[in-house]
Amino acid sequence: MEKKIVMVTGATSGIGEACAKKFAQGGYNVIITGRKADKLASLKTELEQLGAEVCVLEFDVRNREAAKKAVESLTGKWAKIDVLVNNAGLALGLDPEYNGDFEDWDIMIDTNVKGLLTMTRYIVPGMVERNHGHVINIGSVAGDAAYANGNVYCATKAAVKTITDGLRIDVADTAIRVTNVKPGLVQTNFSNTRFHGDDERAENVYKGIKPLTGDDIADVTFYAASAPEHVQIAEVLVLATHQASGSVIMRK
Ligand code: NDP
Ligand code: 8X3
Repeated sequence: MEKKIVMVTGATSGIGEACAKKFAQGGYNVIITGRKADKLASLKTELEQLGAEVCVLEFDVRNREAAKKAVESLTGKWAKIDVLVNNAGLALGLDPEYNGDFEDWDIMIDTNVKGLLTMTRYIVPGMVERNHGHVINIGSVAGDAAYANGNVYCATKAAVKTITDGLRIDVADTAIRVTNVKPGLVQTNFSNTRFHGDDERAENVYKGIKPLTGDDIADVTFYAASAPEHVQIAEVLVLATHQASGSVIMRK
């Protein structure tokens, strides 16, 4: 039987990289996308060692033309994507809304909201045509309610929730499934990016609590994709045991 195809955006780090590995281990061929050519090349080798065939697409999800070209370059089996994991995303800054940085805001909105929409717009029509597919968006607990200084990042993840719900409605007459995986604190490069490379500040985010790992989120994502075809995991909130919400975190 032909292996299924998963596309993971932002596969060069953290949750995306863990998802690529999990799906490769789980018998999928994998399309990895991202901006870092070196990392994509080394990940390709690792995934091949896990038994997957791998297709690499290097582009920035904010660049609509590049995304379109990348998707259009897929031929044969690679064009028939079974699962799209819309993972590429980031937070930049943790400041009061009235002091926020315009450029940080633009990058978050362009990546987390518009980039995710771009990929959806280019991949889902093929799924509709084939009456088959699964879109898994990586949202966040941050989308459930704003937390202090989270403002615009939280808003982008609230948008991911609404966009995911909207897509689920729009494909409800097809066999396509749509899932929002909403992680809490996951130790990846996320905080380092948020604090513009301030390692110490990033480390502090995970002090006194055992955070989730990218692998934990990859497990849940893979579970959603592996559920029987008639089962649609619409939304999953995955928190560290000592985290109760975006702003309630019990540290020791
Ligand atoms: P990482 O920083 O480790 O990974 C983010 C990935 O997204 C990287 O591969 C990064 O690529 C990629 N990316 C960012 N911007 C773009 C872009 N414009 N085009 C293409 N790729 C891009 O963080 P996480 O793995 O933690 O984050 C993955 C997703 O999970 C994000 O959507 C994030 O919001 C979400 N999330 C994270 C949580 C956490 O606590 N870590 C919790 C809840 C949700 P590059 O290396 O080139 O920057
Ligand atoms: C990432 C998790 O709580 O830092 O979305 O916003 S959080």
